[in-house]
Amino acid sequence: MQAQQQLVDRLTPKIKEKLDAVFLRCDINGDGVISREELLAAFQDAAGRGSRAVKFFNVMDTDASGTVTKEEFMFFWAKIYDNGGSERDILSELDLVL
Ligand SMILES: [Ca+2]
Repeated sequence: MQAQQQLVDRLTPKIKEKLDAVFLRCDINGDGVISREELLAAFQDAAGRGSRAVKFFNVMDTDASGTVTKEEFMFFWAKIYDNGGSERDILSELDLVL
């Protein structure tokens, strides 16, 4: 868990800010977690990319609880960033949802 937080802490302020906004946007019913349906709705509204959303969801939901917490959500993107994803690419990916 601590390693997970350290990875999230490495995200740039710009990415963190965008992630906060995207999480709020996806959490349609405001219960603090993102369900599969909410993620699908957010992505489909954005660009008709439902299959990609399902793939994202399954990877993000690390404990397979059927919902994505803020921690899981941040960690997902932190791993992409850590694996060499550029700030620009991540921001433009997130812009598709917003
Ligand atoms: Ca929700």
